[in-house]
Amino acid sequence: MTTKVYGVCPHDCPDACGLITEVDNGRAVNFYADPHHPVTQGWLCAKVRPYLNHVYHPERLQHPLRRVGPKGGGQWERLSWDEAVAEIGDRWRAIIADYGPEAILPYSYSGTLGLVQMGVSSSRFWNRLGASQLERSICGAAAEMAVEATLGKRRSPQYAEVSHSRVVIIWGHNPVSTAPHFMPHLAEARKNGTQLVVIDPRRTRTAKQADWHLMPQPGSDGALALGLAHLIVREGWHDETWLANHTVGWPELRERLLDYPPERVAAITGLPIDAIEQLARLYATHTPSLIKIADGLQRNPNGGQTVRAICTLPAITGQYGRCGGGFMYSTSGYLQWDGTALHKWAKCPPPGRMVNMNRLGAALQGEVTDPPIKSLFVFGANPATSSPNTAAIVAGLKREDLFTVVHELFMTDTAVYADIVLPATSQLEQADLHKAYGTQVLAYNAPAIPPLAECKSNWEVMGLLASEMGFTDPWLHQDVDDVITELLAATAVFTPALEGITLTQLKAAHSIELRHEPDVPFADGRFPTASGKVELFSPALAQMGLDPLPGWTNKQDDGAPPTDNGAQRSADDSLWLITGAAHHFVSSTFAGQPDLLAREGEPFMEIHPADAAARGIATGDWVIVKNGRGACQLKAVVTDGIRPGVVASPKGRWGVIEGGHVNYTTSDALGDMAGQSTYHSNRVWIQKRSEQ
Ligand SMILES: Nc1nc2c(c(=O)[nH]1)N[C@H]1C(S)=C(S)[C@@H](COP(=O)(O)OP(=O)(O)OC[C@H]3O[C@@H](n4cnc5c(=O)[nH]c(N)nc54)[C@H](O)[C@@H]3O)O[C@H]1N2
Ligand SMILES: Nc1nc2c(c(=O)[nH]1)N[C@H]1C(S)=C(S)[C@@H](COP(=O)(O)OP(=O)(O)OC[C@H]3O[C@@H](n4cnc5c(=O)[nH]c(N)nc54)[C@H](O)[C@@H]3O)O[C@H]1N2
Ligand code: SF4
Ligand SMILES: [Mo]
Repeated sequence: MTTKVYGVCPHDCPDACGLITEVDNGRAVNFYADPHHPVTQGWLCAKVRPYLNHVYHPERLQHPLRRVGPKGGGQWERLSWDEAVAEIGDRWRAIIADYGPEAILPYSYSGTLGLVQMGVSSSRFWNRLGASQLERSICGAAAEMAVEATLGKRRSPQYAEVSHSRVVIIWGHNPVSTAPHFMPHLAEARKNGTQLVVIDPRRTRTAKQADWHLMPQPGSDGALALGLAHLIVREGWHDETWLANHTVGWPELRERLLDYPPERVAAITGLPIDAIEQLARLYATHTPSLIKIADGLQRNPNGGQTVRAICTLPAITGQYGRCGGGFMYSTSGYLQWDGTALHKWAKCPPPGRMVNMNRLGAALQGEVTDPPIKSLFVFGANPATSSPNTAAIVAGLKREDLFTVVHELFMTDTAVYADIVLPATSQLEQADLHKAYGTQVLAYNAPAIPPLAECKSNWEVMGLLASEMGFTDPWLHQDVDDVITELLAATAVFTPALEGITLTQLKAAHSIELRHEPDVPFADGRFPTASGKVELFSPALAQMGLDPLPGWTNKQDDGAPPTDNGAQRSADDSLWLITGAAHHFVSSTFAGQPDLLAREGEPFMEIHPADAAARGIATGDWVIVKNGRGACQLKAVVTDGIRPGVVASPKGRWGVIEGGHVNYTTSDALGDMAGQSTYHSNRVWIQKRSEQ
């Protein structure tokens, strides 16, 4: 007897697809898209289609392991869950006695986006323990802060609304790989004449489809946006009435725009003046025109102000609230879980100090003191592959006095350095609730199969750790469905779209498309900022000591050049490495799966013919990519699909113990807002491997 179980894709992707698993005798035998899910529409991306290979991968961790031998030595012995949890408890009690609970740092992020297995599991137990708080700034923190400062909340049109757009600008974003279910809606619109512009230094899969692809210098987009605004005002294409009614700070911004004449913007962005003029005309005179971004665009030292600058364009042209116009970024602000129910702060000690996740290596090596970090608990994250400045992280993980526990499905680059490894369930083996960040669908993930061997879910582990630490609070020991029921009820009180929606209903319907008012974001002309208007000038940012107006500054990677034979390399030889999403992986997830690795091909780096010629590099050559932080080896692809002076290599490859991957070179400097990561501001020096 085969049964069908409905689930949700848990990976870091705005689409949050609906899944169906067919189960026979406790084993998943078939896996495919839910044909009735409003976003998924019956198809899954290349990454998740072969999911059963992921779930039944022969290298799945199945039992708790204890390190024997040196850290990173790869020698393990099995132990029982009881022994593992007791050992963690003993080590933690000793650490707490000597240093206090803040010496323990939980590190989790995007392995799953589920409410219970990530949100609640990253919060309640750790708050109760009084552990350090993780500043969750690796992905889109600056954009989130910028959007909230400008518009009040993250609200975004439905994908289907693009059918009303005459022009779409996809700006520093690659939805063919990273938000694939937007693409059919765009394709449909284009049949009716919608024009597509892509702004990206790399000719991505998305850029290949564009009517027009502009390749600016990385980190220059804020200047480009303000330059477009300058031209729109110069030509009188702006909407004075809308600006007067719906914004604060227009006179101040208007003055700021004088700093961004096309000549200066051309020099900063490396784009021709006539291209900037043509783009301003296209955007402002072919309305409704939609700007769509994600988070890659803002992973540089100007990221927050860049997003602020881009957010001004729909305001200047009066397009917020217009169907087919406006700004498509994230729908996360529509449904925000009740914080009191989620975090249980009232029942916990005061929050521990914050540790910025982008500074993990530095934090482990002494940047964080009083108390120092003595224990790290990693789950749903793989910092030794995905977090910046890997060499510093690995040096920290090797500390003999650091007690590291990693809860994982696979022996990742991070798990290799653990003292204790705990086996984790996959999405097919656990229950959860998922809201999407690109759409408005809410869906329940029912467990399809029993946990493999001794695998346990994050929330189960939190319960075990709570018992070990003597915490009997019932909210640490609820089952998943009870947590969901509690959060749905608490959140419905202030979220009209959730009224009357129960877990029973979600289980029966599998997914529910929530209806938020107004249907087109901001169509009621109300913005949930302090002023109720679009804050072009932001008093909130001013109060934080930040520039209250969008601007561009010439900030870039200040990392040291490498030294060769004792001599430091000249800054003139450097190239700018950008490391966006791989088509076949989600961050480092799936990069251990042979079928997807084969499809992605060898670890490659795209380089412009002029830069390749200057270094004697041809397609197929192995090159060493390095800077003062570290190095990795990649295979060159010589192509004019990358801007001169820039090289590109996708993120996510595993290094397998210091073999190197791109994050050995990336910077752990923080961006202009919210402690943002700055991966794409990365100066590297490149040479052919044979020259070594
Ligand atoms: N297939 C796949 N999908 C994913 C992921 C994945 O790893 N693989 N990751 C998921 C995650 S965690 C996230 S946050 C999202 C991210 O989604 P996106 O933001 O769409 O993805 P990225 O590839 O990080 O960045 C988008 C583009 O920004 C470009 N870029 C870099 N710097 C600049 C710049 O200064 N200016 C401009 N104009 N462009 C720039 C890169 O070349 C890249 O093509 O995707 C999610 N979806
Ligand atoms: N160079 C470069 N690096 C980047 C970026 C970039 O643009 N450039 N982008 C950054 C971005 S946007 C992000 S969001 C981060 C993502 O960084 P991370 O959040 O560290 O994501 P992953 O590397 O995919 O690691 C997730 C891990 O969680 C595990 N996992 C999955 N499900 C579960 C579960 O239910 N329980 C447990 N315990 N484990 C589970 C997976 O096996 C996987 O090893 O990467 C960042 N890294
Ligand atoms: S990664 Fe995105 S597109 Fe792929 S199945 Fe998951 S939600 Fe859908
Ligand atoms: Mo991300």
